[in-house]
Amino acid sequence: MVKLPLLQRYRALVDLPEHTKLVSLHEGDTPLIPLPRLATELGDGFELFAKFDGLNPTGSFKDRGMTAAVSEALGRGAKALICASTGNTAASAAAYAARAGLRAIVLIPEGKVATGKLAGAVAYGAQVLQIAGSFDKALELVVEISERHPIALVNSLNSYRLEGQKTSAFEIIEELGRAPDWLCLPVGNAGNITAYWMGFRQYHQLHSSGLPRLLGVQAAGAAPLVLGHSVEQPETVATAIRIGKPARGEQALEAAQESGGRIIACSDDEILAMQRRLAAEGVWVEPASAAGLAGLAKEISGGDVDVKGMTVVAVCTGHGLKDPNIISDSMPSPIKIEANYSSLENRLFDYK
Ligand code: AN7
Repeated sequence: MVKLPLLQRYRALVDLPEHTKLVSLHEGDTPLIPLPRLATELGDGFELFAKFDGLNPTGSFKDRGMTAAVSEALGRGAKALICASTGNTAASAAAYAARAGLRAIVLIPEGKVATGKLAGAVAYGAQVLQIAGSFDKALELVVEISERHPIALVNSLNSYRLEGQKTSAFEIIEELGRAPDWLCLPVGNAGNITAYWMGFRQYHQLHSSGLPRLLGVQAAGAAPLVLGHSVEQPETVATAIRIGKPARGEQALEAAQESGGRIIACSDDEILAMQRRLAAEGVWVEPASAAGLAGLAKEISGGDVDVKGMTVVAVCTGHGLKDPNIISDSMPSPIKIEANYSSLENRLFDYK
């Protein structure tokens, strides 16, 4: 059976204007993967799942929101789209613009965008411009130009992005039969955590599906929502969330608080350790996408969160292939052996 595009499947729940003209790459419907070994390591008697949103068409969760923002923009006659991006939004905007036949312009922080993301934006035909500044400055610039020229802004300041992104909450509830007890996820510009909270609340109002507590996790070197003030020069190995002034920061803090959860920070080492740990269970995500679970591990081991008997979902926002250099830069070269059977057998079984 042919599956419906995300926005058609959730047509009744997603608020888009009449003029919307669907642009889809069959995003969403991503798997909820059980992580039984990691759960046993982290705590006692709880269920843990990864919502692997890195399995979207361009390799990140951004596609859920981009289908909505680009469909709306196309329907109102936009000819060009623009966004600032740490990489994933750029690749996603480029793909959906290509699909719609629109021009895409993306503004990125120089030298800080992972290889797979930049290559994606280029492959889909976007015009890529980099600035000697952070994501936050790039966002300021694209907001200004979109106000002065007929170029549609597709960052998550565009509320249709959140309309699309909230569908992940619907999918999680439908698969589990109710909302999880905790949802942990990385926080950068804070659109995603805001969208999840919208989605969980909306579904709960309609179907009494319950509400999760939200654990938002920032990188320690880019943790404005933990510090309580913006960060001028954010720095983290998790370049996706290298953001010092989140556009949806206030809403994210409100969402976390209202849910009975919180926003915390993890070090780069904790994030990278969790990236390796997840890969050891067959789920390879980019560094930022391990932040939610790194935060969960920290909260459980510190005694701040008791998960006994609970169901926890960690949102894994981007695929490991987005940032291959994180692995390959520190990777030993593969061992060379002679091209014959005995070399292989000797190597594997340590025969002399
Ligand atoms: C893999 O692409 O901001 O808190 O410009 O790529 O909604 O910003 C990416 C963010 C988490 C944080 N995980 O989500 C961009 C960008 C991954 C990401 C986030 C991002 P928000």
